[in-house]
Amino acid sequence: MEEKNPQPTICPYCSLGCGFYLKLEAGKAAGIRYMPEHPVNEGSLCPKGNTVLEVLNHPDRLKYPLKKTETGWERIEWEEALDLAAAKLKGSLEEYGPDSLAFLGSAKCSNEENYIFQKIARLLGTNNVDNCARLCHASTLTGLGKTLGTGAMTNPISDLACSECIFVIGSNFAENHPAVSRRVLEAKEKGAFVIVADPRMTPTSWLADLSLRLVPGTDVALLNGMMHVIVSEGLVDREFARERTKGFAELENVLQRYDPETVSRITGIPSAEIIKAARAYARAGTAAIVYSMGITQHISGTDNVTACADLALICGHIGKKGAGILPLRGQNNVQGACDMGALSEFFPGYGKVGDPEAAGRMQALWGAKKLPESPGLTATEIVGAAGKGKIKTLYVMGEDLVNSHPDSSRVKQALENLDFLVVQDIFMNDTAEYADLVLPAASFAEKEGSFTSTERRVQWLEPALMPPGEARADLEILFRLAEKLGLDFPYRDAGEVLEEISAAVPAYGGIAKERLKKDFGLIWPCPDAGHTGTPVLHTDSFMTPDGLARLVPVEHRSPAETPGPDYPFLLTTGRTVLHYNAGSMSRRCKSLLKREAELYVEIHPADARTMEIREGNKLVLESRRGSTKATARLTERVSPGVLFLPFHFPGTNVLTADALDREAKIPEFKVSACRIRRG
Ligand SMILES: Nc1nc2c(c(=O)[nH]1)N[C@H]1C(S)=C(S)[C@@H](COP(=O)(O)OP(=O)(O)OC[C@H]3O[C@@H](n4cnc5c(=O)[nH]c(N)nc54)[C@H](O)[C@@H]3O)O[C@H]1N2
Ligand SMILES: Nc1nc2c(c(=O)[nH]1)N[C@H]1C(S)=C(S)[C@@H](COP(=O)(O)OP(=O)(O)OC[C@H]3O[C@@H](n4cnc5c(=O)[nH]c(N)nc54)[C@H](O)[C@@H]3O)O[C@H]1N2
Ligand code: SF4
Ligand SMILES: [Mo]
Repeated sequence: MEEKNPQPTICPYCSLGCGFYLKLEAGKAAGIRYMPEHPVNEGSLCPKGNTVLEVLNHPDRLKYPLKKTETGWERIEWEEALDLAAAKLKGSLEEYGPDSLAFLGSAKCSNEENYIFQKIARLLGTNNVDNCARLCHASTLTGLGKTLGTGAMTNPISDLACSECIFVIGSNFAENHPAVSRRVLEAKEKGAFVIVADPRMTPTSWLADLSLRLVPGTDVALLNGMMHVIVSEGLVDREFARERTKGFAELENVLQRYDPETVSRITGIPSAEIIKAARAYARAGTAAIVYSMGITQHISGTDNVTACADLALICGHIGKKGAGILPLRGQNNVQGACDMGALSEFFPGYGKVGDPEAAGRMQALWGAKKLPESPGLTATEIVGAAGKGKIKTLYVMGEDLVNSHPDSSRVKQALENLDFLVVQDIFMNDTAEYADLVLPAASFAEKEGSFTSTERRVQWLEPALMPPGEARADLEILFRLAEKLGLDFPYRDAGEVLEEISAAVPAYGGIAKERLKKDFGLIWPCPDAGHTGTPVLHTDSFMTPDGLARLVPVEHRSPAETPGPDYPFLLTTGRTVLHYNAGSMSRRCKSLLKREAELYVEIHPADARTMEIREGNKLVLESRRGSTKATARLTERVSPGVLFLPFHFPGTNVLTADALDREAKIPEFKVSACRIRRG
């Protein structure tokens, strides 16, 4: 370990990849120093980044491997733990075949860790490997994949500062990607027009010049409506559409049906506002679309993303500074986990499983006899298959599926049904309670490796601390596991794994440890050692086989479950600035808990009045899946008939449904039906 004090590091929470320094005292993390020179956050940290020491130094950190016995958890040696994990994996494999195994990688782990993780799965003969992107931006991969040829943010965050119009749809970046607000404010100071389409009023809506409060799940209609106006008012960038895209005539045909009055009836947005938004976006010299979970987590997630791409393409707002499509990714390394092929349908670098050429390349690189040919099960399907007894052994590296997947009761039943569950985490999360074996992992500050932020910035992380107790870096655990499985892995450290990654993933071709250590990393594609990275994608051609983007028409569909007489409220779920995902880290920070301590539900004052509900009342929420308790918070942030629950506390996903987008297999976390009563 190199001794630096303070040690530069990267925030382990969201995908922005903010930098800061850890101040060390007697081998412990004792303080934070800001990093004003970092290009993304310029020194600032949000409440989660600011309290990360509480996570690092928490007494609950897992310190020893634990085996479940009839009397409870028993501390065991690493050797025994890894022998057990390897024996169970091999046992399942021999008895039931490779597809009885499943692996959930982690968007909280490094590129090297995810690369090795999926390599183990595939060398064992299964593509049943996935990560939490399935619950998050799977629809970005499918939607932008088919239109632009790749599902990544097209422009860096700093570009927003020079956009003349910023169209935000289904993103509450002011709470969830706070450093983005700085750039949007910069743009506003220069006169940019900001549009925010969100059914709720959020701190992001407060930045809007035009706030569109649409009915949840009606984004395709809104986007088609805006495109209808753009086409009928002659605002299309004809030259761009002709020279760089295909499919305009088919798109135009479908758009005819989405006149502003029709769209207004579907979305609840006045037609004048739809027209205003369309004109502002199309007429701007440079315009960017920023989106996130509000459009991806629907059964129409792929269609929503596709419609965003169509909108940008017909206006020519792509392939240049200040323009583009910015899907704000979620976890600190979810971009990287996907790039590394911790996905059931893609090899590292997005070669499609099932394409013999892609398989051949990996086979040659790995010296493998044969790789599995059919796409594996996605994270959401793995849970279903475990419930049916088809998956026997599940290995989970850093994911809390009990609280993050839809329909928690179904998830718990599936986990109970497994022959063997391994959980590798930094804390005993609720999923670990169902495990047979728990492996203690080192946290971000205790290991080295590369992490890829939402703007495709690959940064190198150096270890600052020793892990607690006998916890080990995920990569080290995987190396030892691979050895016990009889796999011949030659690597000594993360740097050597990155060398193989640069051979496997063309966009990482020029990425190497020594280069990443300088100047806050490199932005991929960086195809060779002399290349300095590519902040803006699609400047000359798209990443489709012929270089042309595809305009793909999509139609509005209603969400899978809508309110009715038995379940009259529309339940939507999401985030707050103070907590993080299923909460295994943020709920361990006393300073965050002091400010936000328990599950609450936002309800409109008019609904509360009808139901005689007061601020602070305990409520019982029921859906077709189950029931949960939450404290009432009366607010006009939600519309009448809509309830909002953050999913940072156990209970929210007891209510949500597992209806999936047919292409991306992402669950519809943003719409389900429920009812409430006083508890
Ligand atoms: N503080 C904090 N930051 C985080 C996280 C966290 O848990 N806490 N998690 C990280 C992760 S993993 C992710 S993926 C990102 C997610 O970041 P966001 O996508 O910003 O998070 P959400 O709150 O899930 O959803 C965003 C917005 O979508 C709106 N919305 C809901 N339904 C619809 C709809 O039908 N249409 C439209 N247009 N909008 C809708 C919601 O009201 C909400 O304001 O945040 C990352 N950053
Ligand atoms: N209702 C509802 N549900 C949702 C969503 C929603 O909007 N609404 N959003 C979905 C989205 S976008 C996402 S991304 C998922 C997130 O779902 P998860 O990925 O399950 O969420 P996290 O709580 O971030 O869990 C990460 C786990 O990794 C562990 N961890 C942290 N660092 C390390 C490390 O270095 N090594 C290892 N091995 N483990 C580590 C943490 O302790 C934690 O247990 O939730 C989804 N679920
Ligand atoms: S914005 Fe994201 S990366 Fe930056 S400090 Fe907050 S959680 Fe960490
Ligand atoms: Mo996410």
